[in-house]
Formats: sequence, C-alpha cells, structure tokens
Amino acid sequence: MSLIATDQLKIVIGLGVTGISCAQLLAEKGENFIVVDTREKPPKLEQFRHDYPQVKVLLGPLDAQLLSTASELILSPGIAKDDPAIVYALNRGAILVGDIDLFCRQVSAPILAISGSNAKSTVTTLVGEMAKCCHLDVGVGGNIGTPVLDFLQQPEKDVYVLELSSFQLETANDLRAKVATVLNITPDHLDRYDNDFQKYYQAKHRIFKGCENVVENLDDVLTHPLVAKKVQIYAYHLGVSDFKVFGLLNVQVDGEVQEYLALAKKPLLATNKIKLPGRHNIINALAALSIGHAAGFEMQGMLKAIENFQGLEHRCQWVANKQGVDYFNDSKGTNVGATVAALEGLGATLATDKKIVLIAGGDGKGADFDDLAEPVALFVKAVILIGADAKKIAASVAGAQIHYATDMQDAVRQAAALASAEEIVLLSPACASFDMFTNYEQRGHVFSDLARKL
Ligand code: UMA
Ligand code: ADP
Repeated sequence: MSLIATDQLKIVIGLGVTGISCAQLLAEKGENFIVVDTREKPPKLEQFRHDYPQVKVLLGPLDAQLLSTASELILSPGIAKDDPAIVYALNRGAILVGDIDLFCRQVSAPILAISGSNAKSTVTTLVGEMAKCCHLDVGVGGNIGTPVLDFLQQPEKDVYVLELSSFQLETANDLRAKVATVLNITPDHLDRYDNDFQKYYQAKHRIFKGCENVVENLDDVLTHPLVAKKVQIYAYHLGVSDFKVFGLLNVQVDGEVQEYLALAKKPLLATNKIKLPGRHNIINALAALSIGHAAGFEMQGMLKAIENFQGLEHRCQWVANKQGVDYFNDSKGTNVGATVAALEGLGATLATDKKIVLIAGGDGKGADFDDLAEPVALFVKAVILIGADAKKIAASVAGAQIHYATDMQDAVRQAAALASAEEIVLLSPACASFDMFTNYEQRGHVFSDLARKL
C-alpha cells in the first residue's frame, strides 16, 4: 500500500457527538471521508449507520497505515493527538484539525471563547444570558454540550459563546476569537498530559491565538496571556475595582456598608442581588461582566442577566434545608481546585463558629489532594470519604476529622448526624464519579434525592 497522503481522503477520528457533527458537515459538502473509533461499540453507532449508510466506519485500535493515507485527520477531543498512530500519519504529511477550526472557517460572527480549569460552564452560560438580555441572537456551545458544528444547521447567530476544553484547544489553530479568556488554572486532566502541568497550561493558552481582546483574572497569574501589544486586555479580580478593572466597591447605603460589583470605582450591582451561592460565584459574575464588556455588550442588559441567573445544577446548587442545615450539591466539583473554591466560597458565608461537613472522594484522575488541607482546616468540621481515592484524600487532610462511607446513602446519613443548625453539608468530591456512578449528574441526583428525603 502506498503511504503517500492523497488529497482526497479525510478521516474523522471518534464517533461521539463531535465526530458525528464533523461527519455531517463533510457529508453535506460531498467530501470523501471515513470514520474510525477505537471503541468496539461507540454509543451512537447504530444511529450513525442508519443516518449515513454510505459512510465507512472502522472500529478498534487506530491503524497508523490507514491514517497515513488521509490528507486530513479530524480529531475528536476525547483522543489525544500524541497517539502513536496519529503522530505517524502527521509525520507523513496528514494535516490535523478539530471541530473548532472547521467551525471558525465557516462563520463570520464574533466568537467569545472561554476556557479554564473550573467555572467554564457557569460563566459561559451567564455570558450567553447577558447576550440575550442585550437582545442578541446567541449560540452557546462547545464543551458545555452542543458541538459547535451543530450551529451550522441554523442561520448564523449574532455572536457565539463557546466553552472550550484543553482537549478541544489542542487542535484549534484558527480560532481568532473576538474575546478569549482562561478563567483560572489548577491541575486537572493530568492523566492526559503525562502528569505535566505545563503541557496542560500550554493547551489552555492556545485559546489566545489570533484573538482581538483578552480577559485576564488578576487573582490567578496563570491566566495572564502572552499576546501582542495591539491586543486589548480587560481584567477583573475580587479586590477593589480600579480604572478598567472590574472588582468590588463598598458603598454606604442608609448608614450601612454594602458591597457592589464595580468598574472604574463606579458601583454597578449590589453583590447581595447575585442569586448564586458562595464568594467564588462573585468572581464568576465579574468574569462574565468583563467578557461581555470586552465584547461590547451594553451594561444594563448584563447586570439584568446577573440578577436573574439562578446558576446551573450540580454547581454548588442548594438542594435542601433539613433541621436548619443547608445541603449543597457540587457534584461538578471534579478536581481539587473546584472543591477548594466551593469550600472557600461557601465557607466565607458562614458565621465563624459554623462549619461545613464535606462529602468527597471518587476517582481522583491521578491528582494530588494536598491543596485541600488548608481550606479543610479553615472551614470543615468533618470529611466523609467515598470511592476509590478515599484513603489518598484522607492522607492529604490528615489533621481533619475523617469518616469513611460505603456509599452515598451512608455518606448523607453520617453527614446529617454530624452537622448542626446553620451549618452546611456539601457534596464536592474533588474527583470524577466513574468508579461509583454513571457520571457526575447521576452522583449529584443521588445526593440531592437523599438530602431532600432526610
Ligand atoms: N473515545 C474513545 N475512542 C474514540 C473516540 C472517543 O475511546 O475513538 C472515548 C473518549 O476517550 C471519551 C469518550 O469516548 O471518553 C467521548 O470522546 P469524544 O471525543 O467522542 O467526545 P464527544 O462525545 O465528541 O464529546 C466532546 C467532549 N468530550 C470530551 O472531550 C471527552 C464533550 O465534553 C463536549 O460536550 C462535546 O465534545 C461537545 O463539544 C464532555 C467532557 O467530559 C462534557 N469534557 C471534558 C471536561 O469537561 O472535563 C474535557
Ligand atoms: P467547568 O465547566 O469548568 O467544569 P462549572 O461552571 O461546571 O465549570 O463549575 C464546576 C465546578 O467548579 C463547580 O462545581 C465549583 O466546584 C467550581 N467553581 C465554580 N466557580 C469557580 C471558580 N471561580 N474557581 C474555581 N472553581 C470554581
């Protein structure tokens, strides 16, 4: 077989929602392509075969020889680009692209691109709500769920707000976002990056390639981009607002000090009007404001969106009050940085003698849990551990009161016995759920149902 790449064949790698959206685009364009997936039975295989009977689908380990016959490899985010078969094909002249680049080539509306280790879905959704309140027709998609190419099935929007994962950014060369931001960076997905935090950081910072405006979180130095001087920089932090910097401002109202979101030392919205729980959500509101401002959204519409926004399920979501104890479902807290933010964010809202009972544990994805020690010491009364990495977490928070639970029911029962009125029971696992649950949503539902039934 000739190993020389032809300019005819394109290969879509992965038959998940991204791969299917890529296949749809190529089929509509009449391109010559096949689809491969390493799994023996990708979940949507039957449906795909039904919808695209003419498209060849090959399953099983990636075949380096086959891939090297393609002119273009269209890679799904769930597959790493350093897979040996892919590297082999690239060395023989194949070009690597992802769905984000294919999308950017097709649309001319501005793209607001949002990445970060945590808070992406919350901020992306809130920026989308801001766009709506500013009477813009908006598409909200990417890692949050809707593959970006699905937007090509509809008339072009006024603006696209895209949540982008490091996996998606690995193959994004042509993003040229109107506004690009990395909200925060703490270790996650290190199993995909050879345990090398710098590789993960570099993948995230690809979001800034060719962008017009950047938004920087001054509280996290790792979000500061290396960009050309002509790129406009907007910034925010949880400190005092300054000229061009979104932040906070204390204002005297009826003899009382009231905290406001602010810009250029002008108060915008009282922070007690924000419905999302926890201090960490104040920085999320400031991030969304800065992104919207950089995109040219009108201020009143943005503030109305913040006031109306109830937050997303499984993200420090209040689910019940039983015997005076508030129960929060933060099942989406799937890494250490997220749980640290949830503890600090909710802990700051408690009276000094009140504490959090934390339910944590699961599959830690190879993470180091040591950063949990400080917020646990400050805000946590007891830690109830579940799942595969329970012992590893216990070793990192050794000074804390630790209990083990056999399952979520046992964990919630123990938490209810430990928490007192005006305290909090928080599920924020710092881990993926796959060792005990189908996904983080199921884990969150199980916890919430148990809490409501107490
Ligand atoms: N897979 C294989 N072999 C293949 C192809 C995929 O084993 O040949 C596995 C992957 O390792 C992964 C799963 O199948 O476990 C799905 O991978 P995929 O690339 O087909 O994923 P999609 O269904 O296209 O969904 C992707 C994102 N998934 C991933 O990045 C793993 C979705 O984010 C995203 O919503 C969707 O595109 C639309 O843009 C999910 C996610 O978990 C929610 N993202 C990670 C996160 O948020 O932490 C990054
Ligand atoms: P992502 O899409 O990046 O996973 P989400 O908005 O779904 O982000 O939030 C995931 C988790 O991140 C939340 O459940 C919470 O524990 C944590 N989190 C929320 N805001 C922040 C923040 N500003 N910094 C760090 N962690 C946060």
